[in-house]
Amino acid sequence: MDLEHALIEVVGARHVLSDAELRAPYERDYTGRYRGQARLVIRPGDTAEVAEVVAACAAHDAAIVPQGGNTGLVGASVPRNHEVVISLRRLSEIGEVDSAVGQVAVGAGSTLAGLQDAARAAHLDAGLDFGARDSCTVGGVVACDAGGARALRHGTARAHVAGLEAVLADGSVISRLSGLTKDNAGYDLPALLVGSEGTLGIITRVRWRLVPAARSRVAVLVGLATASEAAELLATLRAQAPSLESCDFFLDDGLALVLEHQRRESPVRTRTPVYVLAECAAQSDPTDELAAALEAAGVEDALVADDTTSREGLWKLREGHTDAINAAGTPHKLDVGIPLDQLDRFLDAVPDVVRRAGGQRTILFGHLGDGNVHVNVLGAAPEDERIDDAVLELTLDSGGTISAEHGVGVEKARWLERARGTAEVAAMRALKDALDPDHLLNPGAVLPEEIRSASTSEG
Ligand code: FAD
Ligand code: 2HG
Ligand code: ZN
Repeated sequence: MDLEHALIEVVGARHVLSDAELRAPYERDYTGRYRGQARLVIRPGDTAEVAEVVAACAAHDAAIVPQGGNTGLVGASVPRNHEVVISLRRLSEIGEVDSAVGQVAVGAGSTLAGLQDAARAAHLDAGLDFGARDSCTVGGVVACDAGGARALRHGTARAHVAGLEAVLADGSVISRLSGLTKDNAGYDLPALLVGSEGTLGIITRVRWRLVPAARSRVAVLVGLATASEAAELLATLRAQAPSLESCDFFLDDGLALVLEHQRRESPVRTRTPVYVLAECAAQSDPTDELAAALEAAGVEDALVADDTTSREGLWKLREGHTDAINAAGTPHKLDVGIPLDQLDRFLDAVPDVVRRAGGQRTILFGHLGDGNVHVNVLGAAPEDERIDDAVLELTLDSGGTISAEHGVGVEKARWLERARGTAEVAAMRALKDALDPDHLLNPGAVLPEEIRSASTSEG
């Protein structure tokens, strides 16, 4: 039996998409920089079906790209070479919150917003949040070890994984969903799958560790002259506002682009080169604590938002960067981490470095508290890698990391050895070879490899 018919037997004809129009949304990434053609798109409905689909693909030597919400920004969620796309979105069930241990088991296909709603209904919180919340899936979030603004306080996705269930490359299922706080029997395979970007297994269910819900929130937008002033403000907020949950930044040209895209008047009266958006969250009103910290930092003028609408209004300026940039062109996105004492120098140097590499416009923003800079470049062809190389070179020179929270994907795979060193990459390759000896799972993502010659004879 050919692959397509074998897969129809597993998931039903409705969930095997071979028609080009139906496949299209699964074949192009969020930015438009990465696209390819899938051999088939398969939509299994539960873990058992995922296991059977993977086993059938293995039997036909068909490479696989696992996909959640397809909001990934490093090119690894879409096919490159006629792979089978396995969409996990139908695995969207959300279990009952276990309030005693503060955990909930969720299907890999449930959205981050769905997880957040379930947590809030139980007076708890997911502890993770970012702009793609309505589309990205918990499986994708864990596969990328996503971060977002609240990682400053609650850590990245890794900190929330109390266990998971996954299908390995041979179709076998591993399941650690008990949620036991103490369970160190054997190697921590779930930890290995966090951040593996679909290259070591397909996550089907996650036991998510929740955090207490804050009863009160207040956000503040502060305009500053330089990035070093921003880093100084961060240091004071950290020391004097224990309720600090996030501390992001953006620059004035990014603000202008967002305002234009959102057709919105600037809420900021005095425009400055740098803006810090910080949010405090606590059980009781953190306004006084934040005000005292701002005073200690010498901040005289700040935009304070202490109700949901105005807070969301400020965050729209920061989170709106991705869509405003997308509307202006097809960006090159480099998500890097920079030591805070190098941040000023890095932000100053990037635009020139980009210009010399052929890029026209650089927009910089990110999560200040984590030294996480999102370098977005417009005006270069999608396949032109000189810009990526120049920015990543500068990043390593600055003592930073080539991937802070989006993952390595296919975008940065050829840089992994420079960033991690030969020994570490050899150990990663040994793990890959052990768990996926035929390199069927997301080949070319994270670890660079020869493009497989795709079998087009069937399916
Ligand atoms: P996909 O895009 O579908 O896949 C991403 C990767 O995970 C691929 O390699 C894919 O193969 C793999 N994968 C997906 N599901 C599974 C699974 N079940 N098992 C194994 N592998 C799987 N990221 C941040 O970290 N912080 C942010 O602040 C942030 N903000 C964003 C804002 C916007 C507007 C957008 C578009 C993206 C943003 N991202 C951010 C990036 C992205 O949303 C995250 O990386 C997210 O975790 C991807 O989830 P997804 O379900 O869309 O995964
Ligand atoms: C964010 O922080 C996301 O908004 C997306 O990580 C960053 O678009 C980007 O480059
Ligand atoms: Zn981010």
